[in-house]
Amino acid sequence: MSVIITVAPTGPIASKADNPALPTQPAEIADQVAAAYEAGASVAHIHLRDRDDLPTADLDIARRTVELIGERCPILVQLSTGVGLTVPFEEREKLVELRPAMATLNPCTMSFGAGEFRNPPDGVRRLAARMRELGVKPELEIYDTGHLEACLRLQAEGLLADPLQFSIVLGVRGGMAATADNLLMMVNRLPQGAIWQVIAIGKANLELTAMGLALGGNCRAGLEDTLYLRKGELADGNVPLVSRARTLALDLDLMVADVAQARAQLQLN
Ligand code: KMH
Ligand code: ZN
Repeated sequence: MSVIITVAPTGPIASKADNPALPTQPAEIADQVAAAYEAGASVAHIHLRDRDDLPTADLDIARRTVELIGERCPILVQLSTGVGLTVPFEEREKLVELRPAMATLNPCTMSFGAGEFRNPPDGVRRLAARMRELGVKPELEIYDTGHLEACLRLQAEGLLADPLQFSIVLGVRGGMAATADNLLMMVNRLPQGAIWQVIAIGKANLELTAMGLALGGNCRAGLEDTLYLRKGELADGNVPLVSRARTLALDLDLMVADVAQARAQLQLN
């Protein structure tokens, strides 16, 4: 298996004031995703922003962004249905109607920093079922052990197809802390055959990304997860973060997947 590198260029929280290189508008996002593709990413995890750079689930903005990405490179698009804390679940879930190759599925409501991240059980079940119908591969974002159990219940209900694909999210206030112990504990709890990556938010991003690779996981890199290349140095866009992830993988004597390999490994349609 080769390492699938996902670029997460924008996220729902940071602004250009935090890092001027943060891409927020469709063409900016598409340009940085294309550059990240050239640097080794085979999946792009996409959050959308409106004209005021606020998180949005607007389908026209989503369509436009996906179209611009597709004009530039063949990267697999993974739309975030997490979107942002201020966007109603009922708007977020509509994004899968665009039939992206992949989309995130957040199984549980939780505190998320100073806000609430609402994922009602009936809505999550409805979204999982709709993704199954549409052939959109869910990327399961788990922030705690209970989230993993919720995903396994969805699988038992026949709402999730194998192989399950997890992101172990560490470092969100409201979820597990970004520690090596928590990462190892979660990896050891994953079901046989699961595909996974670690998403470590903030200053532990580099070490836990490296640990995830060493443990056989895929990896994610981008400004959604850390605005800094190193302590005190803002990353000049997403490419330096993706390039470093690729170098980490190669230095661990791992192969980096291209889009065709990623599609096959994830068993996408
Ligand atoms: N939108 C954030 C609240 C996702 O992409 O699905 C969490 C998030 C997860 O970014
Ligand atoms: Zn996200």
